[in-house]
Amino acid sequence: MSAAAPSVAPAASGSVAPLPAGSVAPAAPAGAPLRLDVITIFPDYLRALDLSLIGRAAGEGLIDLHVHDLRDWARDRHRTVDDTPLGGGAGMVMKPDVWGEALDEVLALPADAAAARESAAGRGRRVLVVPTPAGRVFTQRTAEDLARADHLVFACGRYEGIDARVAEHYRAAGIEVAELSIGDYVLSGGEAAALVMIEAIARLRPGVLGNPDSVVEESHGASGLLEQEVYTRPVAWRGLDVSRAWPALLSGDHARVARQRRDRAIARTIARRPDMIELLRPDTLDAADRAALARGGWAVLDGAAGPVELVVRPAAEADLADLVDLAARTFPDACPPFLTAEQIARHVAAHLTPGRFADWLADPRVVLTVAALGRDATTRGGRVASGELIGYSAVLIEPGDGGAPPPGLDPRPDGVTVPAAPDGGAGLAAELSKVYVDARLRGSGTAAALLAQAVRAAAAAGVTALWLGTYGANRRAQRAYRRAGFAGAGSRTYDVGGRICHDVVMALNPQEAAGEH
Ligand code: JEK
Repeated sequence: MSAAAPSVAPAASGSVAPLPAGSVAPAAPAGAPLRLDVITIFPDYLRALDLSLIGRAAGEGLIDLHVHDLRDWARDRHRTVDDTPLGGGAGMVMKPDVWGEALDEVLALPADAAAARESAAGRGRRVLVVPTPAGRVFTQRTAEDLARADHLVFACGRYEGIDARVAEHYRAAGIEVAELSIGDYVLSGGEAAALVMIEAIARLRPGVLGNPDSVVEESHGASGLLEQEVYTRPVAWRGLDVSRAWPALLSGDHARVARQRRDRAIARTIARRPDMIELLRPDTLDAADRAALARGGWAVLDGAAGPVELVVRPAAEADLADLVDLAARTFPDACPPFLTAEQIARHVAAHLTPGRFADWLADPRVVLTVAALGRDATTRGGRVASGELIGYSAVLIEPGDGGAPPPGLDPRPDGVTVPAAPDGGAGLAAELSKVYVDARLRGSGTAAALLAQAVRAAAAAGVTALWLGTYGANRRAQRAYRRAGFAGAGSRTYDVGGRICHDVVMALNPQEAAGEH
């Protein structure tokens, strides 16, 4: 790098020697090098660019880097580059005249704005980048955009920054000026920001990264999720065993590995960057993605712009009327098709009454959970207001002491066995009596979120056998239960409004399910 060179066409474009023969060759055909100029009062700060990736890229002619000392353009004996702020205030401001001389030369522009505009035309894309805490935030999208330019000039300020007329002047002269910030924190100057931006931009240029796959994989990451955790050998280290926590990773089954990685990426993004979850596009999310989002409390609504956060919480006294209404609305959707409207109505009137829900709310052996949206949303089925009940679940726990069961608890089917508690004590059985979701939210993951919460609540209540009966022909429901960890446990018959229905019975041990990620 040609530090302290006011001239802009020095031959020395890199102080790093080319790599010895046998090192990684550029994988993609490289075009013209990316020309980078950096103007700073601390040229040595940019020495870091000689190292690693950028240094090698310069050595290979992929990047043509020039670092200049701003003071070389100062006119006075003290090489002054700053002055006190107009209007008073703390600190110093960088002088526009010194910056003007420097940038004219580096950009090779006449001082007159009109003449400058003329000379700038037709020269490939050139961008004047000004790092500033007041800039637009530099993102991967910005890096991708700037990596397509031919020439980038970085103007690194210090003190309180550069006189605002500098950016204004070059913009008026037809130069593309990008005032950018690398994030919401305050640095002491633009150098560190320029280093960050240059590293992010340079690695996107063809041939700079040895392995172009890494860039390709990132463009998937650009679909909006954080990357999943990565592991290497040893498989077990300090008691942390990857094969136990992530059996798929060592299975050799690439589809399973990819699925588990994506599930992890979704879980991680939910935990760390919920702002990114909101920006996911529904058409990029498959059923397994939706299930992973739902487990983390995010619904993907049919017709909505992006996922919506769910509020899944214990039902309260104040929900009673809404719950009864929701129960009556949702029950018919899950009934076998041969039931008449009258049979269904009879069942609703007999079992889904305000009295029944009031009893459940008051009964500690009943875990009643409701779901609502965290914000208003539009779905294909209509508008759903935040807070409006959109689904509920009920877990009815068998009394361990043989006392009277909670109302509505069905007899436990023969196929359901009750394992002992983890501490060796007596197990506890419970029926997952209901999981119902408003028709407008069908397929959104709300049912999966309610299911996940029901399993967590059952685990907390000490349940070791959570079972359910579901209409045998409803494969979709069974698939959802299986995804939540339930397995087949026989069959039962069940009476709806006087008609006998055949149900599949499924069960899981919430104590085991709770231990999983
Ligand atoms: C370039 C000088 C230092 C420090 C004034 C700003 C609100 C007023 C200038 N992400 C980033 N953070 N900081 C920079 C950055 C900082 C710079 C310069 C970039 C040139 N400085 C400085 C304070 C202030 N305050 C915050 C209150 C101005 C940056 C980037 N990119």
